[in-house]
Amino acid sequence: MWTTVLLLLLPLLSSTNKTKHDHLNQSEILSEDFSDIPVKSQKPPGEVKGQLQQSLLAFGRSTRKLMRDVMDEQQRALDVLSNQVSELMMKMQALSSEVQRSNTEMFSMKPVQSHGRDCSEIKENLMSAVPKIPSGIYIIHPENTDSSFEVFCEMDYMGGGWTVMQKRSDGLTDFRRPWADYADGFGHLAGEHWLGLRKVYHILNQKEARFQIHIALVSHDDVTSYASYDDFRLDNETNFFRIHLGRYSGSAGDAFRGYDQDQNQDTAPFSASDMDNDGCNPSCTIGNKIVESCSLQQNFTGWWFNQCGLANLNGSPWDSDQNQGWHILWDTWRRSGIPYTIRSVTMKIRRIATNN
Ligand SMILES: [Ca+2]
Repeated sequence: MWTTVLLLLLPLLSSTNKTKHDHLNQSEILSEDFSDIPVKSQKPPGEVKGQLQQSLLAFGRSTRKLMRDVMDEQQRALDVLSNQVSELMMKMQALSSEVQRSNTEMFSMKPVQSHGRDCSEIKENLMSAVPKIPSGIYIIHPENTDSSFEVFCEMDYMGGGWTVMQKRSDGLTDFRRPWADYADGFGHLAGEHWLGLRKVYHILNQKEARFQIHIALVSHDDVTSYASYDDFRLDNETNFFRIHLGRYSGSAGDAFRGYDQDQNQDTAPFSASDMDNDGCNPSCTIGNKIVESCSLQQNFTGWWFNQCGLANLNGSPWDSDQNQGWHILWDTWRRSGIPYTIRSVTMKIRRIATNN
């Protein structure tokens, strides 16, 4: 449309401005092309001028309208696009939470009715019958106890046969608990949980059985590490489930023992928010702070505290939104001198072969 208007206007413009016309070859050519249009040449100059003004006004109006239409059209397209993006984002969020949910529920099947004394024995028993033993919830019945109970068995990790005694991953389970909860256990076996000191004691305290403990750590930036002890025992409840650790191996450092005797948690009894068995008796100075109860200082969690020590795996997992609370502590695991921020941890135990 613009081209047509321009072509119509050019000869008229050229006739009213001869000087410019002489320097504009393009206009000249165009004017010559249209000079023989009979209608234009026959009109008187006043009428031509009026028509020209009208055409210019009309041209201006239509140009403005065209611009408006184009902008409106672009705005509509942008709105549609923006809606599509929001819709996609919502779908992505829904999908992501669905994936998280199914990851958690993958193991929430009914416990396998496979009785063994612990996950190591279940693995031994099933190995000949099942080509690949799945990880999941199994029922175990340790020796020297009347009760059976459910545990989560890791059958893939490092040869399998691991009974999980603690798991921290999403921070959704409250680990600020009294003694009774740490003794009985809490959380969900398929996700975060503390199996319970009584159950762990039953597993460990079987005839002719020795256990190792393996601690697997993942940092917030996905670095993995571990600490392993070739022997792991607990005293009975009367002795507050005092911990006994064997030889350390691993890549995360021996935070259970720390660097000096005050930090050493090996042989420490278990403490909880309402049960103070720690090494701060009546108090100790950590940093510049006077601490009477390590559990209260460390967000009401339960652990084998000394004064207080460099390990407490019952803290909260790293979360970018969460700047307070007590984080999972394994202080010997460091990068350039700075402790890693820990995103998840599991503590698991497995039978070790004995010569008996
Ligand atoms: Ca104390």
